[in-house]
Amino acid sequence: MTTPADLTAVTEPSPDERQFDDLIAADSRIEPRDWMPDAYRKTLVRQISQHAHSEIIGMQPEANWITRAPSLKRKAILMAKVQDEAGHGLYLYSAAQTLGTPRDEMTEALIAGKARYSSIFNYPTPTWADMGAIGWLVDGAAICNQVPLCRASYGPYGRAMVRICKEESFHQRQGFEILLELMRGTDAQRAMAQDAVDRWYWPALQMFGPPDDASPNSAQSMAWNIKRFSNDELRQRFVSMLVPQAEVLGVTLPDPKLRLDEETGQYEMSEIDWTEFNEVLAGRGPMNAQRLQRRRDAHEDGAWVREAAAEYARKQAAAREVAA
Ligand code: FAQ
Repeated sequence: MTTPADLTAVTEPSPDERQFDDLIAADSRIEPRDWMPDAYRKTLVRQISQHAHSEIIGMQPEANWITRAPSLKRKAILMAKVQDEAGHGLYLYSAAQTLGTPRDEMTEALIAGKARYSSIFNYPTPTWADMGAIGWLVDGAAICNQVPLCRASYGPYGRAMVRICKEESFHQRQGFEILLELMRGTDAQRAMAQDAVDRWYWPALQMFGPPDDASPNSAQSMAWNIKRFSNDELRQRFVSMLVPQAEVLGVTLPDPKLRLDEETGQYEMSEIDWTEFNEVLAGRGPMNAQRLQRRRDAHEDGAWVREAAAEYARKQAAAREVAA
């Protein structure tokens, strides 16, 4: 029979658990050396590795335009941006590694098609205006989502996000500026810019994840101070940032129902197509297969680099041993 004393013994937190709970309650940081619950570690590896994969796969839609950028200046800027995304992936894989998951394991999961990455990178980039729309809308959504992550309770993740957000702000402005230039151009250029905004607007809103009542991870991630705002709160914040910027650009956001409710301060909007979102998550978006195949090919093509680096490291270690 279970006595009240037994129940106390079962529910009483251990000193480690108490220390973890106290750090979270004080809005302090958890560092790799600290004890943490397995579920906290697991959700961080899940979110950080998905984020890293997104940065790496996210290089592809824009890399598509490096050889066709309309001027040398635009090409140099685009190359720098795509390289920044590679850097973001590397900081994030490093942050995930501090939780004990080897990078190879994360890469294997991605190329085997078992890991998630952001839905947004499964859409095509048929015109130059897509570079503007990605910068303005995709990097804009990324900033809204990621600025609060600079305060994430896990130290290495929060610190990586600080640098990433600085770079994303530059990316967002360069996208805005591409669209502005097109909107000040010919009728055909204006139409191209509007068409890109029409195609990227809804997928950008989906970047924030499912609605709050269908988001299984949000409540716990918010209790652990990983996420600071819910998916719907961030989506609202994003739209309120876009509306005045769209006016400056002279583009129309493709939602006839979009309007500010003065009383609640919230934007009313049309229903997001969650069927499309779920299809993309299930691997059936317009570009899922191509993105993954490209990543697999790059991994195979780079095998000799990894082997050469490992051999170089082995020789250096052997030389140090002889010298010691
Ligand atoms: N795509 O319970 P929740 C960039 C999944 S920015 C795919 O709400 P959570 C910069 C979610 O993982 C893009 N999957 O999940 C750039 C979960 O699945 P799981 C990357 C999605 O974690 C710009 C399930 O649905 N940014 O790369 C998506 O609390 C230009 C249930 O969802 C980040 O990753 C989606 N859109 O909230 C690069 C930011 N949404 O794991 C290149 C960090 C949800 O249970 C060019 N991540 N899912 O199987 C986060 O803030 C969160 O993880 C959310 C999702 C908000 C994405």
